[in-house]
Amino acid sequence: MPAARATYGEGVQKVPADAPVEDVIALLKRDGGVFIKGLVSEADVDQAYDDCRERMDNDKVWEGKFFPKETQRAPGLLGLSPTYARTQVMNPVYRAVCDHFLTTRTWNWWGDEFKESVSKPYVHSCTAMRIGPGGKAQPLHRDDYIGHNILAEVDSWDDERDVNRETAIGMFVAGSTVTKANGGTQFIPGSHLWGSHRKTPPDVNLCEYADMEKGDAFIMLASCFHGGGTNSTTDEYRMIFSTFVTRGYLRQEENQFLAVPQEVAGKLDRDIQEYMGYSLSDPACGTVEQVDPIYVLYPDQGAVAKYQDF
Ligand SMILES: O=C(O)CCC(=O)C(=O)O
Ligand SMILES: [Fe+2]
Repeated sequence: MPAARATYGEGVQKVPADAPVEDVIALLKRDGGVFIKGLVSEADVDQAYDDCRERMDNDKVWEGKFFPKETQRAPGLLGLSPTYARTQVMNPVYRAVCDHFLTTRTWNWWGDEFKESVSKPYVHSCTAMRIGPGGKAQPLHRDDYIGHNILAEVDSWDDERDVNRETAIGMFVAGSTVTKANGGTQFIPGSHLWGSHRKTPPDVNLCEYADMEKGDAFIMLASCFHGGGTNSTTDEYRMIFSTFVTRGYLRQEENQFLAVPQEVAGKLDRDIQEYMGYSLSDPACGTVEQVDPIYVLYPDQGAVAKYQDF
């Protein structure tokens, strides 16, 4: 292990925002989750909260068991908060982590050429979640069940074997103080290494709890068992921004093309547009009129777009 990483003790770590991204990646491979202190400024978190507050205040009650009735959500955040988009979804540390785990490379014969295709990750879902007093814990789950991920039981991470193991990476940014008492995310360290076909359900006694100040982040492999915790307070609201990114050829959890009105998407910065799905997944996923879908947002440029091999 490189020297910098040797300084980390056992257990889930809290690293500063300027920690080397290689350390964040290594800790995720070891533990399945890592906290990053002060990744987003309080001012940017407050702005993002202001941007989605009305949607959240008016959320409908969830009827099933996945969320308690006390939890209110604001989905479609890319359409609500440019500040959230820039400071969280496009956060350089989170992007580097997602690029590392979720870039897919394959080699294929194409006539007499042996060609490499590189599919880059893109946005999966963007939701704010506020657990009100009395809200009960979610069932422990893996968010990669959305992508039908089937996992073998392994002892530890192996870069070569596990290059395609993960289908998604999540980041929860605290929009309020987050504690075990007010519903901090509960998660089982190391459970990203578990197989899909274990005979027993995940044991809540193995959980650790997110404990964060506003602006801290918890980055988690989607294969890690977790869930929102119980809010046992009488007067605290636990607020987080939840962002997931997935592989470029998998279906998005939240359909960004329909969740964010096109005229709103058209006003976002181009790198955000591309990351939300207005881009090709190499070699050929996501085309419109057989060219890159970005031209839907830039019709003038589309008129001169050329058909090209993939
Ligand atoms: O609220 C949380 O802490 C986690 C939420 C979650 O895991 C989910 O909605 O899938
Ligand atoms: Fe989840």
